[in-house]
Amino acid sequence: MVIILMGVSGCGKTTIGKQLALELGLPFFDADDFHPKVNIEKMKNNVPLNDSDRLPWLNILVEKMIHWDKMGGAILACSALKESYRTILSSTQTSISWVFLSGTFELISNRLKARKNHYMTTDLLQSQFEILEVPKYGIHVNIDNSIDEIIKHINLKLKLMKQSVFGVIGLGVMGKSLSLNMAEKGLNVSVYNRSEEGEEKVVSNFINENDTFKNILGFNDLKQFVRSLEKPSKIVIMVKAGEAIDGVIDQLTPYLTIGDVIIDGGNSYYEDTANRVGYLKSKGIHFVGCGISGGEEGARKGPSMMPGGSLDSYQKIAPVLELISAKDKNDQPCCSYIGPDGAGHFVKMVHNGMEYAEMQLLAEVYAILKLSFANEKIADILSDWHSTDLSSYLLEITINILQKKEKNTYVLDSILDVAGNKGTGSWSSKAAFDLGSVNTIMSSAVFARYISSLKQKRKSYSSLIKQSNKEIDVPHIKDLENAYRFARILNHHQGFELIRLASIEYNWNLNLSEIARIWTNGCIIRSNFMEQSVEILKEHETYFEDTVLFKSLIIKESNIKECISYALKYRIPLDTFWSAYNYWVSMTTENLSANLIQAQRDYFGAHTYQRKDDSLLKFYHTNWI
Ligand code: NBP
Repeated sequence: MVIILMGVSGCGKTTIGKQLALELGLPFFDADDFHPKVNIEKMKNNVPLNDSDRLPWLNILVEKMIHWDKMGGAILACSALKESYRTILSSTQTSISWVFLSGTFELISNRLKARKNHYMTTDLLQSQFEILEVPKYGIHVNIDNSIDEIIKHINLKLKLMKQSVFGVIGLGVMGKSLSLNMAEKGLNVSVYNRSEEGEEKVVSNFINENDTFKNILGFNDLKQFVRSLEKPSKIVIMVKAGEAIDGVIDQLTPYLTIGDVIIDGGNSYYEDTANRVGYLKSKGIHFVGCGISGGEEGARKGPSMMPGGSLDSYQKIAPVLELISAKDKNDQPCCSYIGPDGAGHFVKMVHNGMEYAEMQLLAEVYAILKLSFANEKIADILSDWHSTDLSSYLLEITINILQKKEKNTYVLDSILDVAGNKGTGSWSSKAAFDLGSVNTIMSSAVFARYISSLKQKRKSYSSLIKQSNKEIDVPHIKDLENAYRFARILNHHQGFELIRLASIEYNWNLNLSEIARIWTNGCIIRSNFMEQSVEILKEHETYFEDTVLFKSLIIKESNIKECISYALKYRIPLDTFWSAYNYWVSMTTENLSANLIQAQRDYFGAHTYQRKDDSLLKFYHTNWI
């Protein structure tokens, strides 16, 4: 690093620079010693230098600085009054710390007058003040202090300005939390947010609100942000998925060099990630698509992280990701290399699809229970479940939600029944269609959200349905509990099947048990069953191959049937429970009605069919008319 002390003549650049150099064990240089001969002649003859005279001098300094940086750093005293000069000096990839020595005209003028043989006239000093463009960055030091005080101040700031280990772009909910997580773990972090109209203060507000963390540096300038990072630069982008990611990559790449690493920590579509990996590889830049789960709290305290891309890229960022991630019950990081290309984002996408289904199952449990019970009672029932193998983060927050009151009314009761979504659930379903994977439960959960959003239509059609005034029987809680257990197992089975099929299709070699392990903490679908899944998937390719688990499903079939019958009786939509049940029944039925489908296909399209009585499974066509 080169530390440049700048300011007008007489501000003490040389004296302070020499002393600082002694303390830091770095060589000291005076920029004036590197002027080309022609400039020296002009100065000797009292001819003022103009900008074009200074250009070759600045270029010499740039070369010198690259050399000094390679040799371990240096201190340079250089007036660098104009921003354009500083821009030239910054044009090298050398890391620079700017120290601006500031003082009033009176103070500096009096100091110069007190010096013997000083050559600066008041007019000359005045003209320097006139051309001085005070930098908006760097360390600013008031020189109206003792040299010792000034050096102490610079040293302290320099320590704080140590190169950041990581950079975070995007100070939304997740970017802020991740930055604070890193800072809390003792890492120096640089943060950047775009400065759109109305967003100019995002960075400064964040820094001010978190001023207890002295190791977070804020930037509104992308170039300075990248400069503040140690090499190779490691930058995590936490912005909205889609075009915004490509926009940020385009703005960022001119400042990056070969070997730098970009991490997309958002919920990007896995095919986009694979394309970005390829595009940036051609520029020598590593790109890691890293799924991050756990919401705001997870990002702040320790999320579950699913990084994908090349193993080589992952290894460059592994120490930091593993440090800031959640830890499993054996204190191992809930972060593990997932696989190449978009594998990390694929796995995160399926995580979200499973999350949709887990949430919807709980919503359906609530739909059944609320016909007979008040919120507090439902919370009690769910609390009992939470003390069993059904324990999970989503169950826990549901209990808290059911109990939350504001001014004596339950918050839940005043929330409109229109569920939002950001697309990852439907992406999972699309991927399942593409891969021929059966993911009916998560798809039903996605559709349930879509139906919920049709509020006005639902309202008007419901007025046409005759409301029953039948007395309501209390549901059988044990049936519901086991039905919930049953449907959750099938949801996990379908989710991991989708990952397994993708792994085969894309040759990703994914480790299902390891994926379950990094989902045991930090993420939204962490649960007791996920803990069990680590072992199940270590031993078996799919859940259905675990005979004990399979037998438990057989036993619970009667429970889910009871719940579905109950829901039919009282017109309660049970999208995911029904899906789970149908999937189970179909998967455990030898002869489905698909023979008729094949006959129809052959009838109108001559698509052919195979016969039960032909063990070679040859294809036949019938002339149906
Ligand atoms: P927020 O909506 O809170 O923040 C989005 C950030 O993206 C802001 O800093 C915003 O800048 C920036 N941004 C946008 Br919007 N458009 C941009 C553009 N064109 N160029 C540059 N920056 C842009 O989102 P978040 O909840 O922090 O989520 C970030 C990513 O993490 C998303 O992909 C999300 O799906 C994913 N994720 C979120 C969660 C969660 O629980 N929230 C969990 C897991 C993953 P601005 O301040 O100038 O508008």
